[in-house]
Amino acid sequence: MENEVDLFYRQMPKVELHAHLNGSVSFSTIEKLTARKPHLNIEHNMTAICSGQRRTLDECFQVFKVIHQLVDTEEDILMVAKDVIRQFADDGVKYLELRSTPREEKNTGMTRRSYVQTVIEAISQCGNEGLDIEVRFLVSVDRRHGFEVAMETVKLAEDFMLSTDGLVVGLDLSGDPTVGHGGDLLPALQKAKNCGLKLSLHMSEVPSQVDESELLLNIPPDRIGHGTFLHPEVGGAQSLVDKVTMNNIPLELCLTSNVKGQTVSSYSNHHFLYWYNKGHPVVICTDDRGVFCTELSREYQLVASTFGLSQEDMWSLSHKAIDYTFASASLKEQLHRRWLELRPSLF
Ligand code: 6MZ
Repeated sequence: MENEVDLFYRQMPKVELHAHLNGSVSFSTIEKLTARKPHLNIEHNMTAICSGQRRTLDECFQVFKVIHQLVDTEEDILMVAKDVIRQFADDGVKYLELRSTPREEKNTGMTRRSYVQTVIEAISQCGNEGLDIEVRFLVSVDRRHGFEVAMETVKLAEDFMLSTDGLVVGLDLSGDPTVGHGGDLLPALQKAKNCGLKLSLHMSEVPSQVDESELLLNIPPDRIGHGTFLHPEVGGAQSLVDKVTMNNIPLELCLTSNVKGQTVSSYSNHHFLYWYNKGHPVVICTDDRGVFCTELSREYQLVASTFGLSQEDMWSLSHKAIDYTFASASLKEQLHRRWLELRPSLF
């Protein structure tokens, strides 16, 4: 069993900016999916990395492939997306940017367009249920699929950005960092930026991506996912740190994911401290809350206990995260007012 999460972190209003849809599927939702597809013989240890366990990053990517087998129809996507949104709301998340890679499944007839359409439908159904959470969507480009698919995905993201009245706000570059080269996708990313999509790019998640990160930082992105090996102390480069700080690009940091995926050796060695001590914008996120068996409130508590930060420090991290969202100026203002209303009078 994981340790209990303090009520303070559970109740604190939070912003989640780095959550992959199919990595966020909880145990109870997996059970519903396996009941729909018993012939696949999928057990829970194939879809989640629980307490005390670690895997290589490569093994983590095998886990996503198993989940993708379970989630291969529009009906599945609708259920999964609604469950994930409800579970973030239950954990005190007031603003969520969900991201997912549109997938086509020849066997079931699901297309990349119907995939995105279904996620949008899930977001609007949750809105109609009156859940206390604002949700926006980032369309993900899986680096493994290459340039053609990336261009197609950007077009899809642009179409939905225009037709959904601001629900689709950006593009994410993700996928196995050891496969493909981000430099090959630059024209697609640039096109996305030019048409008004915000960019959140996974960057330097594994060592020896210095050249790729140099290229991606020239765009520059609006946020960075992980950025584990950017700084020189871990084999990155000062030039990368300079570009990140000069453009004041916020980093999305996911402690449990990095420790369980073994790109970071321990919580106390996490690069959170490097950037936090610099006073650089950072936002605490879950990455894949289902796969890594975590919650956003737990991640906040872990940061506080690992680095000796006070509840007030943690409140301030959660409050500042509003400024790093891709929300409209008016929604940001609304969220700031919400945080002030919900702020405890004494820490
Ligand atoms: C890079 C990751 C990731 O898109 O099917 N994904 N990409 N690094 C990570 N760190 C562990 N975690 C998840 O969600 C699953 C997909 O998200 C990306 C991978 O492309 C994975 O297949 P969706 O909703």
